[in-house]
Amino acid sequence: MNISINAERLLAELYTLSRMTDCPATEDTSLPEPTQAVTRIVFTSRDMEARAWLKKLATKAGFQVREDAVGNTFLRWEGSDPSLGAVGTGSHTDAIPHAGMYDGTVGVLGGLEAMRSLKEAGFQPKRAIETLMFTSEEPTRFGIGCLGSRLLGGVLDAATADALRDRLAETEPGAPEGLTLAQVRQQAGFEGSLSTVKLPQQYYDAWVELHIEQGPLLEREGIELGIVTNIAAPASYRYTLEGFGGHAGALLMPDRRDALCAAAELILAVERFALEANALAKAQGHSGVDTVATVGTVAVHPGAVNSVPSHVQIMLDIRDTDVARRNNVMEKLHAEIAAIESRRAVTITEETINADQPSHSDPRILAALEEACRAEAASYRTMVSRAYHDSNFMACVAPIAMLFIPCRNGVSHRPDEYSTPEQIVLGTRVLARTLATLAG
Ligand code: HGY
Ligand code: MN
Ligand code: MN
Repeated sequence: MNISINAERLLAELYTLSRMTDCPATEDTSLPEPTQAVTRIVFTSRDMEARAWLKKLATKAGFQVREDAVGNTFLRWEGSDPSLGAVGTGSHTDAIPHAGMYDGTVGVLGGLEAMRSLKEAGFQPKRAIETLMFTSEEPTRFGIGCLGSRLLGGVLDAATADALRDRLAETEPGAPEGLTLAQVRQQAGFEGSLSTVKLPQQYYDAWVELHIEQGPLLEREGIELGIVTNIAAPASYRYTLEGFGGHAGALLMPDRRDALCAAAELILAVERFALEANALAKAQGHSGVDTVATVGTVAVHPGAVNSVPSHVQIMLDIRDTDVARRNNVMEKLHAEIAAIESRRAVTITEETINADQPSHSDPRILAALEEACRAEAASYRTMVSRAYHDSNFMACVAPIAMLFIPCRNGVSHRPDEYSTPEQIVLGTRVLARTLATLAG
């Protein structure tokens, strides 16, 4: 089947979507084609603008649109046999602050374009094909990633989700709590109980997500596409460190219990233990790069230059393709926390935000992706996804796989994130071919 992707339409839509951003217009003309810094936080006016625009595009293309109680948005092309499980694709359009314009959006607009191109080529799927736009893949607003897909996969219960607090409002630890997800989503027009979000097991017969690699491998090896065999397991924790603050001049050094100094020791311990895990894995013959750990946010109270910090909150993001190895790093961290507490007479409390399992792709879908790559004479390799994705949680209710396109210098979550038009179009064409195979 000869599938022609409407490249001009797809790229114009990516460009239009990138302008729905809360970043100042920072178009970086020093970079090739359109590269725009994007901030698009879930349920903000920019996110709502993007959602309305996407639904209009889908309706114009003749697809059905529905939204669930948390705003996951389904763009559906009915199949000739509606009783069969559908074939799903899609990703997210929300973006962390000062991010790039391709993370997630390539999967949503690529999915929509794949459906349109197949329809325009006269293809009629037996199984319905859906492009799904997930709510809140990024953890920015409610502190946990993949909020919409966790609910779809049944790994986050409705009450816990609805009680999540809006962290955008929080300027420092101990600040008045933000609104709950229940309040924010209802203000955005998403009513109904979250317990209706979970998908039945047979809802999707197959799921495949197109995404930029967010790493340098494909570009470094000069390979056009990545077929993802497994997705590293993410875990995130919030630490609150309580010391004893006071006047930066009058409080003498021996009398201090500085919460920020304690946090500094904890942050360096995170880095040390991740590096040790990699060294040990390498000595055991593994790649020695699969454990990664990051402390990406620090909130300091009272946050004044002439006041000794009394309490601090930090967030840890730790990932590994092997959960036991990730747990081993956490054990070492717990021992170090106890040592810091006694050494510095501070208290450190840990709150687990999420501790997920890695997911593995389904052989049938991997085979469909390989067949599509070969049909397009595209070079490809199998690989691990180090970023987490909504597909991690779709794996709880459907057989999954992912397809990666390269991104320049492996850069992502930055305004200079970039994939070429050719890479985006090829990924979309292989996705379209794969969807056609899976939808019969
Ligand atoms: O952080 C991640 O892996 C994803 O890009 N949200
Ligand atoms: Mn991301
Ligand atoms: Mn993403």
